[in-house]
Amino acid sequence: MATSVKKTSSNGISSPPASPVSGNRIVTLDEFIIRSEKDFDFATGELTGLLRDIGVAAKIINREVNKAGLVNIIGVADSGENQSGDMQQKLDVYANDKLIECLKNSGECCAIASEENDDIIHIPPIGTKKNHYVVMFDPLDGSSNIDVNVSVGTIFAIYRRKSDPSAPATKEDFLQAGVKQVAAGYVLYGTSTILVYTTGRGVNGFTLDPSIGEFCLSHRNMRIPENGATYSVNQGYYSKFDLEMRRYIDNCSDQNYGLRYIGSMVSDIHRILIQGGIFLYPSTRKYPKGKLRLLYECNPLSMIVEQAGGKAMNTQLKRILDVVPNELHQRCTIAIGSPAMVDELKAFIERYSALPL
Ligand code: P6P
Repeated sequence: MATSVKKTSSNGISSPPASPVSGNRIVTLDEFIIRSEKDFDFATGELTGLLRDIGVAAKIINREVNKAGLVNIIGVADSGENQSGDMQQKLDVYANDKLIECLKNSGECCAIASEENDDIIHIPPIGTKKNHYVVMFDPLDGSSNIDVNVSVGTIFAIYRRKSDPSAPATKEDFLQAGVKQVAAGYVLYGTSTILVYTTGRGVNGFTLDPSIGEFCLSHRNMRIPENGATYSVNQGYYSKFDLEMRRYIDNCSDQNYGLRYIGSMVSDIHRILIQGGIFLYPSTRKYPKGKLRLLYECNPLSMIVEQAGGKAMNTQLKRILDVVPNELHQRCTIAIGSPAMVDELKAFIERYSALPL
């Protein structure tokens, strides 16, 4: 098989390889991951194992999300609030537990950070094996939508640890800029269940076929449209936005863009990845630094969007993937989507921002 040459452009994004498979036959996630393994810099099978274990957890979570209305698993968990202050939905807790369980069994991951846990979760090595990866995730993003049957998602990011592999993981293994992610992805539990991921060589989507219980390649080498005709923001906060954001939103309205906002970031980003558009979560009075989490929401979704040809920045015009975090649950502002729309917003911010950028 021809080996694809890794070509990296100036911003560190390598061009996608020729797909490892061709034709219209069913290609499962497992097969695709294994066939793509030669493209990983550290092709030791560890990352392959991690991605496959996340796929298993996604199937288990999907089973419960799909029947949430039928069993006593929706509604608020007995455990009350998580560290973010969000009321923990029972499915959040279930999804969190399943992801941790699958990653513990994988024997490839040395530690985990989750939106649902205050601190990192150490995973003891199996035998003398040294594990080289850490995984961060939001187990069920948008979970407040569960009770009203609106789509929700799992978001994950995988990094290579920096610390001594013979010692426990440290916070520094997690506090790495998003540009250091070796893989990122999401699972969208919607009208169908789709897993979308990247290892820095393009973006591919796999739709779950319940009849065979496999994620099957359905969206090969996803590319975001250069431009779009929809913007995605919680318009209810309009009066609390800074002037430059209000001017840009006014411009979207003047250009007759449609407003699409599901309140579930994975759903909004997935739509934008396919149809084009821009998603905004600027600073508000309640969240002056933005609401969304850098490590396990914005970084993984930004890697995916950039790998698909899009852009992602904060409202201080800094590339999201270049932000160096200083705490696990750090929040950030974000503008992400079609490159032409992100560039248009950048021009508005430069023109109307009252603050030095
Ligand atoms: P708001 C869900 O709680 C979430 O973290 C994202 O999935 C979503 O985009 C955002 O918050 C919605 O926040 O303030 O508009 O309800």
